[in-house]
Amino acid sequence: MITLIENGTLVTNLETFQADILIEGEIISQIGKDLQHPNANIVDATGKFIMPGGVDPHVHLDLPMFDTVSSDDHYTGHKAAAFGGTTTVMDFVVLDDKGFDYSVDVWMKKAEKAAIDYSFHMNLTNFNDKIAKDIPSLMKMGIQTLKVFTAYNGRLRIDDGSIFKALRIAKENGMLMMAHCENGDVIETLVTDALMAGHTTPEYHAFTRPAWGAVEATLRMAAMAEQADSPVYVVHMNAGGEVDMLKYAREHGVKVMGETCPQYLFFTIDQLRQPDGAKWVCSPPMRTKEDNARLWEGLSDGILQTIGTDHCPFFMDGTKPIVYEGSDVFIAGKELGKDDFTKIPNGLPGIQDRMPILWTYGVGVGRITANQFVAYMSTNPAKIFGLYPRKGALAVGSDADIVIWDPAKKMKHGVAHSHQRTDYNLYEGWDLTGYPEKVFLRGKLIVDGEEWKGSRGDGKFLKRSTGEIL
Ligand code: DUC
Ligand code: ZN
Ligand code: ZN
Repeated sequence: MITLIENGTLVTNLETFQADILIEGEIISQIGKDLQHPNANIVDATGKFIMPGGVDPHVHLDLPMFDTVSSDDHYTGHKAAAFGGTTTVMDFVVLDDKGFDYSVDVWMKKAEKAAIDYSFHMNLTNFNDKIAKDIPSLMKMGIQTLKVFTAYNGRLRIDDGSIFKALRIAKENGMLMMAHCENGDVIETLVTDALMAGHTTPEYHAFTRPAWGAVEATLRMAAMAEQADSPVYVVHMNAGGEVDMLKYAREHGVKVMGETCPQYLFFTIDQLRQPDGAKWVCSPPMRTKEDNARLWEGLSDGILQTIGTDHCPFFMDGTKPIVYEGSDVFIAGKELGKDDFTKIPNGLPGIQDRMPILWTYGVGVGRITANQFVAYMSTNPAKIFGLYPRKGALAVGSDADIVIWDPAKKMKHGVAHSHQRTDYNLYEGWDLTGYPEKVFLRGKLIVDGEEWKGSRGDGKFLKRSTGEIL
């Protein structure tokens, strides 16, 4: 298949310019003015922006949690991602006691239905001599990233000494450590206190996970990164103080990078106080307007490196079905915690929303430039996670993962346009100006307006190598 995209305005992380793009097979073969090819399908992109497909470095598909599972799997979540302009996603493998090979195999099987390209991070939720010895084998499987938690005591957390040892192993093997930063000890005590006092509503989810814990844990991880001389990527930065810590550490030469997510830019604890507050329950929680503002500054000033989603959707009311691709689906959701905030499945939908929301409410209102948008959504995650320039670039030889973006398209966002497999959208009714019109995955048109042209099994597993430290 040969496709010639004519007369578009290319937007990369660095520049914006007019050019045509020729796609031959799965690859971009030429970029330039007045390109021609006798057998090409012509796509006229006059008045449209052309960007590299989005790379979402942080999603949780088909993730078991409490007595349910995140409601998008490796097909439905991928499809939703594609409609929002994202063509590569990275998901976290749950570490089973049977070891890395077994755990990766479980996730490989889940992802056989992949509709876009994907790769995995490994949750390092246990640590002992055997695990330490086996970590380098992940690199051979193309899994270049480990994730640790400084919260979720007794479940996902490993102690700081183990994190430090793992950081040293990561360094020796060209791997990158990702970190969920909160203070697990403080959280456990506050949750016990809240329940003893009979506080069971969603806002207590936020009260029991204070911002200072996130700030302190971010600095703690940065300090360990420095002491192990091993890079760290802090996921889902949510508190303004975390941006301050990131800035401080980076100014001192520490190899630490930061990701934020759309929900932390727009929402506050006030959402948790609403009657439908459970919709916004995720960890870390929503903070304050001041935190939103400092995170935006972190993006406009280039202190942060990426915007991921932490997409981990649940139904608001999993007792009632929704129709997905013609069938009724219902999966237990937030109603599990109606009498106790600690039982609300943690997580939010956002895999499709990320790029359209950030375009209108980031680029459209002048908070970030179009080039920063491409950097945060695509190029930087591709670089950090060892996929660049195959992904994240409009360049000759790169995979033809391309979004044709219609900057004039006006619509009201919400479940009516959403392919996220859940019964609500955080941005319901928000006005959008600008939306993906066509999305190509390695040269194949998979989204054409409202029409889905992709299929199960289109997505490839991406083996990753050592990435860049930005
Ligand atoms: N936080 C969530 O809210 N859900 C999944 C994982 C996480 O860190
Ligand atoms: Zn997390
Ligand atoms: Zn997460």
